Amino acid sequence: MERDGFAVLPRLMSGERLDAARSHADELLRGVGWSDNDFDGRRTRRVYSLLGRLGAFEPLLTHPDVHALVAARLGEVYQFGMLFLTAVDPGQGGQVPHFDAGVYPLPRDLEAGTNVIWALDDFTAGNGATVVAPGSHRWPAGRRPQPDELVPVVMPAGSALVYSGRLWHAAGHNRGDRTRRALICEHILPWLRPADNHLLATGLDGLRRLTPRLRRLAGLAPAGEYLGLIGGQDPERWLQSNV
Ligand SMILES: O=C(O)CCC(=O)C(=O)O
Repeated sequence: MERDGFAVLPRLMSGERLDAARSHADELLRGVGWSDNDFDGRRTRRVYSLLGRLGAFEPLLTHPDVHALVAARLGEVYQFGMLFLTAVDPGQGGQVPHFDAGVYPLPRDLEAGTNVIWALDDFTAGNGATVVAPGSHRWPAGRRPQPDELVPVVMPAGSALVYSGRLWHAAGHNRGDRTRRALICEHILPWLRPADNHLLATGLDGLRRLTPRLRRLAGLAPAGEYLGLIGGQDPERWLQSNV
Protein backbone atom coordinates (compact mmCIF):
# COMPACT_ATOMS: atom_id res chain seq x y z
CA MET A 1 0.00 0.00 0.00
CA GLU A 2 2.72 2.48 0.93
CA ARG A 3 4.83 1.92 -2.17
CA ASP A 4 2.23 1.28 -4.85
CA GLY A 5 -0.91 2.86 -3.41
CA PHE A 6 -2.81 -0.42 -3.70
CA ALA A 7 -2.76 -4.04 -2.56
CA VAL A 8 -4.60 -7.12 -3.72
CA LEU A 9 -5.96 -9.45 -1.05
CA PRO A 10 -6.45 -12.60 -3.11
CA ARG A 11 -9.43 -14.92 -2.75
CA LEU A 12 -10.86 -13.47 0.46
CA MET A 13 -14.28 -14.78 -0.56
CA SER A 14 -14.86 -18.18 -2.06
CA GLY A 15 -17.34 -21.05 -2.27
CA GLU A 16 -20.87 -20.43 -1.06
CA ARG A 17 -20.26 -16.87 0.07
CA LEU A 18 -18.96 -15.82 -3.32
CA ASP A 19 -21.77 -17.65 -5.11
CA ALA A 20 -24.32 -15.93 -2.88
CA ALA A 21 -22.78 -12.51 -3.56
CA ARG A 22 -22.89 -13.16 -7.30
CA SER A 23 -26.53 -14.26 -7.19
CA HIS A 24 -27.40 -11.18 -5.17
CA ALA A 25 -25.58 -9.04 -7.75
CA ASP A 26 -27.63 -10.60 -10.53
CA GLU A 27 -30.87 -9.98 -8.64
CA LEU A 28 -29.98 -6.33 -8.12
CA LEU A 29 -28.94 -5.91 -11.74
CA ARG A 30 -32.16 -7.37 -13.12
CA GLY A 31 -33.90 -4.71 -15.18
CA VAL A 32 -31.12 -2.14 -14.69
CA GLY A 33 -30.10 -0.32 -17.87
CA TRP A 34 -26.80 1.12 -18.96
CA SER A 35 -25.58 4.35 -17.42
CA ASP A 36 -26.39 7.53 -19.26
CA ASN A 37 -22.98 9.22 -19.13
CA ASP A 38 -19.46 8.59 -20.38
CA PHE A 39 -17.82 8.49 -16.94
CA ASP A 40 -20.05 5.77 -15.49
CA GLY A 41 -20.00 4.04 -18.88
CA ARG A 42 -22.69 3.68 -21.52
CA ARG A 43 -22.17 -0.10 -21.56
CA THR A 44 -21.99 -0.31 -17.76
CA ARG A 45 -24.83 -1.00 -15.34
CA ARG A 46 -24.61 0.40 -11.82
CA VAL A 47 -26.67 -0.07 -8.70
CA TYR A 48 -26.42 2.41 -5.81
CA SER A 49 -28.22 2.76 -2.44
CA LEU A 50 -27.20 -0.72 -1.35
CA LEU A 51 -27.44 -0.39 2.42
CA GLY A 52 -31.17 -1.10 2.46
CA ARG A 53 -30.68 -4.28 0.39
CA LEU A 54 -27.31 -5.63 1.39
CA GLY A 55 -28.21 -9.31 1.38
CA ALA A 56 -25.16 -11.44 0.62
CA PHE A 57 -22.93 -8.38 0.23
CA GLU A 58 -22.76 -7.83 3.97
CA PRO A 59 -19.65 -9.99 4.60
CA LEU A 60 -17.82 -8.11 1.85
CA LEU A 61 -18.59 -4.72 3.35
CA THR A 62 -17.35 -5.71 6.78
CA HIS A 63 -14.46 -8.05 5.97
CA PRO A 64 -11.90 -7.74 8.81
CA ASP A 65 -8.81 -7.97 6.57
CA VAL A 66 -10.03 -5.09 4.44
CA HIS A 67 -10.98 -3.02 7.48
CA ALA A 68 -7.60 -3.64 9.12
CA LEU A 69 -5.96 -1.96 6.12
CA VAL A 70 -8.51 0.84 5.98
CA ALA A 71 -8.27 1.61 9.71
CA ALA A 72 -4.47 1.66 9.52
CA ARG A 73 -4.76 4.49 7.01
CA LEU A 74 -7.85 6.45 8.09
CA GLY A 75 -7.96 5.82 11.84
CA GLU A 76 -10.64 4.02 13.82
CA VAL A 77 -13.60 6.16 12.74
CA TYR A 78 -14.51 6.43 9.07
CA GLN A 79 -17.61 6.03 6.93
CA PHE A 80 -18.75 4.73 3.58
CA GLY A 81 -18.26 7.10 0.67
CA MET A 82 -19.63 5.90 -2.63
CA LEU A 83 -20.95 2.35 -2.51
CA PHE A 84 -22.11 0.60 -5.65
CA LEU A 85 -22.37 -2.54 -7.69
CA THR A 86 -21.01 -2.21 -11.20
CA ALA A 87 -21.35 -4.51 -14.18
CA VAL A 88 -19.01 -3.65 -17.04
CA ASP A 89 -20.59 -5.25 -20.11
CA PRO A 90 -18.76 -6.44 -23.24
CA GLY A 91 -17.85 -3.55 -25.50
CA GLN A 92 -17.48 -1.02 -22.69
CA GLY A 93 -14.39 1.09 -23.45
CA GLY A 94 -11.85 2.14 -20.82
CA GLN A 95 -13.05 4.68 -18.27
CA VAL A 96 -11.44 8.11 -17.89
CA PRO A 97 -8.64 7.77 -15.32
CA HIS A 98 -9.32 9.54 -12.05
CA PHE A 99 -8.59 9.36 -8.32
CA ASP A 100 -11.58 9.01 -6.02
CA ALA A 101 -10.58 11.72 -3.54
CA GLY A 102 -10.53 14.15 -6.48
CA VAL A 103 -14.15 15.06 -5.66
CA TYR A 104 -12.90 16.91 -2.56
CA PRO A 105 -11.01 20.23 -2.62
CA LEU A 106 -8.29 18.85 -0.37
CA PRO A 107 -4.49 18.76 -0.55
CA ARG A 108 -3.21 15.85 -2.65
CA ASP A 109 -1.15 14.45 0.19
CA LEU A 110 -4.11 13.90 2.54
CA GLU A 111 -5.40 10.31 2.63
CA ALA A 112 -9.09 11.21 2.60
CA GLY A 113 -10.23 7.74 1.55
CA THR A 114 -9.16 4.13 1.24
CA ASN A 115 -11.35 2.12 -1.05
CA VAL A 116 -11.99 -1.44 -2.12
CA ILE A 117 -13.03 -3.10 -5.34
CA TRP A 118 -14.34 -6.62 -4.81
CA ALA A 119 -13.99 -8.77 -7.90
CA LEU A 120 -17.20 -10.78 -8.31
CA ASP A 121 -15.78 -12.25 -11.53
CA ASP A 122 -12.18 -13.00 -12.45
CA PHE A 123 -10.49 -9.74 -13.44
CA THR A 124 -8.38 -10.29 -16.57
CA ALA A 125 -6.42 -7.96 -18.81
CA GLY A 126 -9.12 -8.33 -21.48
CA ASN A 127 -12.41 -8.20 -19.55
CA GLY A 128 -12.30 -4.72 -18.06
CA ALA A 129 -10.16 -5.34 -14.97
CA THR A 130 -9.51 -2.10 -13.12
CA VAL A 131 -6.33 -0.43 -14.34
CA VAL A 132 -4.09 1.45 -11.89
CA ALA A 133 -1.03 3.67 -12.08
CA PRO A 134 1.23 2.17 -9.39
CA GLY A 135 2.74 4.80 -7.09
CA SER A 136 0.45 7.55 -8.42
CA HIS A 137 -0.99 8.17 -4.93
CA ARG A 138 2.20 10.15 -4.34
CA TRP A 139 2.07 12.18 -7.53
CA PRO A 140 1.65 15.93 -7.18
CA ALA A 141 -1.57 17.70 -8.13
CA GLY A 142 -2.00 18.00 -11.88
CA ARG A 143 0.12 14.98 -12.88
CA ARG A 144 -2.06 12.59 -14.88
CA PRO A 145 -1.20 9.05 -16.02
CA GLN A 146 -0.05 8.35 -19.56
CA PRO A 147 -1.73 5.28 -21.14
CA ASP A 148 1.43 3.17 -20.69
CA GLU A 149 1.50 3.91 -16.95
CA LEU A 150 -1.81 2.09 -16.37
CA VAL A 151 -1.63 -1.63 -15.63
CA PRO A 152 -4.54 -4.05 -15.20
CA VAL A 153 -5.14 -5.54 -11.78
CA VAL A 154 -5.50 -9.19 -12.66
CA MET A 155 -7.11 -11.12 -9.79
CA PRO A 156 -9.42 -14.07 -9.29
CA ALA A 157 -13.06 -13.63 -8.32
CA GLY A 158 -13.46 -13.14 -4.58
CA SER A 159 -10.32 -10.98 -4.31
CA ALA A 160 -10.28 -7.45 -2.96
CA LEU A 161 -8.29 -4.60 -4.47
CA VAL A 162 -7.68 -2.10 -1.66
CA TYR A 163 -6.37 1.25 -2.85
CA SER A 164 -5.68 4.78 -1.79
CA GLY A 165 -8.26 7.43 -2.64
CA ARG A 166 -5.31 9.27 -4.23
CA LEU A 167 -4.45 6.46 -6.66
CA TRP A 168 -5.11 7.11 -10.36
CA HIS A 169 -7.16 4.27 -11.78
CA ALA A 170 -10.07 3.45 -14.10
CA ALA A 171 -12.32 0.61 -15.16
CA GLY A 172 -10.61 -1.15 -18.08
CA HIS A 173 -11.87 -1.85 -21.59
CA ASN A 174 -14.02 -4.99 -21.70
CA ARG A 175 -12.92 -6.69 -24.92
CA GLY A 176 -14.38 -10.04 -23.83
CA ASP A 177 -17.83 -11.52 -24.29
CA ARG A 178 -18.89 -11.64 -20.63
CA THR A 179 -19.81 -9.06 -18.03
CA ARG A 180 -17.25 -8.09 -15.37
CA ARG A 181 -19.03 -7.49 -12.04
CA ALA A 182 -17.58 -5.72 -9.00
CA LEU A 183 -18.71 -4.26 -5.71
CA ILE A 184 -17.03 -0.93 -5.04
CA CYS A 185 -16.90 0.49 -1.58
CA GLU A 186 -15.23 3.74 -0.63
CA HIS A 187 -14.27 4.54 2.97
CA ILE A 188 -13.70 8.18 3.79
CA LEU A 189 -12.74 10.33 6.75
CA PRO A 190 -15.69 10.87 9.09
CA TRP A 191 -15.90 14.62 8.58
CA LEU A 192 -16.28 14.50 4.81
CA ARG A 193 -19.59 14.54 2.98
CA PRO A 194 -20.09 11.09 1.38
CA ALA A 195 -20.75 10.98 -2.36
CA ASP A 196 -23.93 9.00 -1.67
CA ASN A 197 -26.50 10.14 0.87
CA HIS A 198 -26.65 6.82 2.72
CA LEU A 199 -28.84 8.01 5.57
CA LEU A 200 -31.60 9.30 3.32
CA ALA A 201 -31.36 6.33 0.94
CA THR A 202 -31.53 3.81 3.76
CA GLY A 203 -34.16 5.55 5.89
CA LEU A 204 -34.73 5.18 9.63
CA ASP A 205 -36.26 1.70 9.45
CA GLY A 206 -33.52 0.50 7.14
CA LEU A 207 -30.87 1.89 9.48
CA ARG A 208 -32.46 0.13 12.44
CA ARG A 209 -32.26 -3.17 10.56
CA LEU A 210 -28.48 -2.81 10.06
CA THR A 211 -25.94 -4.02 12.58
CA PRO A 212 -24.47 -1.28 14.83
CA ARG A 213 -21.18 -1.65 12.94
CA LEU A 214 -22.83 -1.04 9.58
CA ARG A 215 -24.79 1.89 10.99
CA ARG A 216 -21.55 3.50 12.07
CA LEU A 217 -20.11 2.93 8.62
CA ALA A 218 -23.29 4.36 7.08
CA GLY A 219 -22.40 7.64 8.78
CA LEU A 220 -23.92 7.44 12.24
CA ALA A 221 -20.59 7.46 14.05
CA PRO A 222 -19.88 10.94 15.45
CA ALA A 223 -16.64 12.43 14.17
CA GLY A 224 -15.07 13.52 17.43
CA GLU A 225 -16.83 15.39 20.20
CA TYR A 226 -18.85 17.84 18.14
CA LEU A 227 -19.52 16.53 14.64
CA GLY A 228 -22.45 14.32 13.75
CA LEU A 229 -24.44 14.47 16.99
CA ILE A 230 -28.20 14.86 17.15
CA GLY A 231 -29.41 17.20 19.89
CA GLY A 232 -26.05 16.66 21.57
CA GLN A 233 -26.54 12.87 21.59
CA ASP A 234 -24.76 10.06 19.82
CA PRO A 235 -27.11 9.23 16.88
CA GLU A 236 -26.99 5.55 17.82
CA ARG A 237 -28.57 6.30 21.20
CA TRP A 238 -31.09 8.65 19.56
CA LEU A 239 -32.09 5.90 17.10
CA GLN A 240 -32.76 3.45 19.91
CA SER A 241 -34.80 5.92 21.99
CA ASN A 242 -36.91 7.35 19.14
CA VAL A 243 -38.60 4.22 17.82
O1 LIG B 1 -15.09 -0.55 -12.18
C1 LIG B 1 -13.91 -0.29 -11.95
O2 LIG B 1 -12.99 -1.08 -12.15
C2 LIG B 1 -13.55 1.08 -11.39
C3 LIG B 1 -14.67 2.08 -11.47
C4 LIG B 1 -14.29 3.40 -10.86
O3 LIG B 1 -13.19 3.63 -10.47
C5 LIG B 1 -15.30 4.44 -10.73
O4 LIG B 1 -16.34 4.40 -11.39
O5 LIG B 1 -15.07 5.40 -9.95
